[in-house]
Amino acid sequence: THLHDFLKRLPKCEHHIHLEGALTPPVLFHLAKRNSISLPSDDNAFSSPESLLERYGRFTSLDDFLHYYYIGMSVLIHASDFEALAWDYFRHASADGVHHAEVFFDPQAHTSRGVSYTTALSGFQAACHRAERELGITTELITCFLRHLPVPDCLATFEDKAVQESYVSCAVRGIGLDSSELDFPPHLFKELYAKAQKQGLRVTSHAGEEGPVEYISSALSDLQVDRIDHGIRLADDEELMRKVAAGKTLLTVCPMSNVVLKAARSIKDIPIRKFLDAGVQFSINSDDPAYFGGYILDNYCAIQEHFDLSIQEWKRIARAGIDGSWCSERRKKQIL
Ligand code: ES4
Ligand code: ZN
Repeated sequence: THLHDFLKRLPKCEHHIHLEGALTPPVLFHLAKRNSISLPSDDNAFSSPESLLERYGRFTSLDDFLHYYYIGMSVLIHASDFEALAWDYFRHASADGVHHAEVFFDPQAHTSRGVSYTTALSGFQAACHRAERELGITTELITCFLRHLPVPDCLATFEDKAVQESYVSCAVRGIGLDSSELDFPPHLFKELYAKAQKQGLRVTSHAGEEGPVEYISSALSDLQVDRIDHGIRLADDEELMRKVAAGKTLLTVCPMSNVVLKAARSIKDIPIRKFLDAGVQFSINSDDPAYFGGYILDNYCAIQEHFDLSIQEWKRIARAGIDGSWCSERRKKQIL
């Protein structure tokens, strides 16, 4: 698109990227071999990196994707695997013009298969430090809780000694809620979120991706979230949309993800114009770049292609992303 170079140079913040979702098929196969992890032999998709990538192009839903996502991350064993994964993401992000990245990871998806929280965290932290040093990107880590697991599991993970230590030391800045949405409404996690907030953690939640707009209002009122991840269903309720705009709650929209997972029929069905008209603050993000066919700049370009936004509008979007970030005020002024 004609604004490609402008969009690349525009100082961007990314707020919605699952580090495990940066695992590309070639790296997945490489680590499976090195760590002696067997991939499902009854699924032809795992016969080669090429056939796996082809299967990614035919996801039918969030759950269809999550099936592959959880198998994929089973190849991550050593801290160095987690570090390499995150570093690969930060290199792409830097090339795309990202100045600040707030990145998710899924502790329960690793501890449940015998890989310790400390292993995953130390690898991710090493990559974050390297990104700050070598790329000038500032970073924040966010632990996501898997909503398809029993609530007591999530609470126990939150209270785990190593997890608590990472909050107290500010190695991890906040919590999120991800995985299957439809059968797992936000209110189930009220206690977890109240505890997190009491400890001074930042809080966000996936809501209104596959789930209805009521999940967005519940995340806001029951969980008191600072941000909403996805939130595209917000356009279904004009009154709530006005409330979210007035409260300056940031939506972390992921256009390519929504199309690949069939949460939206096409990019043009994502309510970008409605959000801009209503003054809803949103950022544009890649979600799981290795699975959805693009990093952050591809997502910016996809929006530009379908909505033909003005330079002014793009500056407003970049500004909203900076305002809604969890970095210091001093860093916010640097980014702009
Ligand atoms: C996710 Cl796109 C999406 N939605 C919910 N949970 C997730 N975990 C990783 N990607
Ligand atoms: Zn997500």
